[in-house]
Amino acid sequence: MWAKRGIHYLHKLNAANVPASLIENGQKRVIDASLTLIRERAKLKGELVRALGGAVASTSLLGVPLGHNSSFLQGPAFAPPRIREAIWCGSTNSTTEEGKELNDPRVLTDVGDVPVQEIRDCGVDDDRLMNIISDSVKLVMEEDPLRPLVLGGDHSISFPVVRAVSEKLGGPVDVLHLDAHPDIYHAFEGNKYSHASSFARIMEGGYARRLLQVGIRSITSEGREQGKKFGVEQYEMRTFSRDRHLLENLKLGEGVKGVYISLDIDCLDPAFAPGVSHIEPGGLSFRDVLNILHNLQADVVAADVVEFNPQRDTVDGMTAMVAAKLLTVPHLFTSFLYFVYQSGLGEKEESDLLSSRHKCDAFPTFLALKIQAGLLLGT
Ligand SMILES: [Mn+2]
Repeated sequence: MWAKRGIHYLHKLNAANVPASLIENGQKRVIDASLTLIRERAKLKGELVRALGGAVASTSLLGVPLGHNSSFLQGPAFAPPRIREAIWCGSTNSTTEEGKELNDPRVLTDVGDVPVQEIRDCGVDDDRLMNIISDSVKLVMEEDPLRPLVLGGDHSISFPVVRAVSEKLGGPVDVLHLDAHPDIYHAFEGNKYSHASSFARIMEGGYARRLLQVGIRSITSEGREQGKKFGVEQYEMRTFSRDRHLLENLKLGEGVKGVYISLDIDCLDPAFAPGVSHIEPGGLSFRDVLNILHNLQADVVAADVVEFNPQRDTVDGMTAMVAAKLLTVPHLFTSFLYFVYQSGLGEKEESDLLSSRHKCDAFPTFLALKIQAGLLLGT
């Protein structure tokens, strides 16, 4: 039903007697302006990081406030500003558990939101909207060393994001997907872009070599069949205590272009994160998720955090803080700064290392060996 919303907007414009040629031209101009917005912001943030000495990899937030492909509630469209607010909330400090400083722009920047509402207001359908999301992700990746950390939004956005990452890097990635649901229906309620179908699109497109799904506890027979068909490694909560050791010692991405992490907030037990559209008891604890992410050995090239629904959150925004901490406590991306912090080098050595980054081609490889990459943020 919600999938038809793009068409609904178009009907409204038709009913208002806006001529078709005007709509078409207007759509093109709004899309161009939207991409310009992302391109220029990414350029600005890329320049900033490079001007400060650079990093091998640096996290850049990109909001995709899209909620209409949800099968139940549309609140995730309102999540990105709530998550940003929680990241910078004065009730906590900006140093991560592992000692990274989020105030350092080489660790974390933000390129703002894809203007989803404006694009849909002029009647753009989901085929084109998904392309615009992919193009936006590529524009961020264009600006070395920025790596996109996408704030959803419902889970439908993972398809255009993973597609963009794979196309930009020139091959498939390994995907670590934490979720209560496998989101792998061929289509849900007739919507091929449903938030319950994103991983069917990703696997069909050949954008992922391995897909590991962790936290699963709401799965139908179609979910299992589709999983088998695409060779998905599904780890269900009912066997989590048995799988824990394996999941807390993952090494992914060897022989492919890198690792993508897709984090649905409902992978967590609702006791930890009540602000989601689909409450599924029996999930992971916050610390379970951190243990998986902290111990992951991988070159994380991009990630998303999706399905936080502020309209279901507690009045004090507990789930927003959980989402923010998931983004920032673990470091998503292996980066130069990670090495610097871990090695305990002084300021001078740090700056020497930063300025020599272009001189040492082998460094990223060295770094990859040296680092147990963590997750999310910066570095
Ligand atoms: Mn889910």
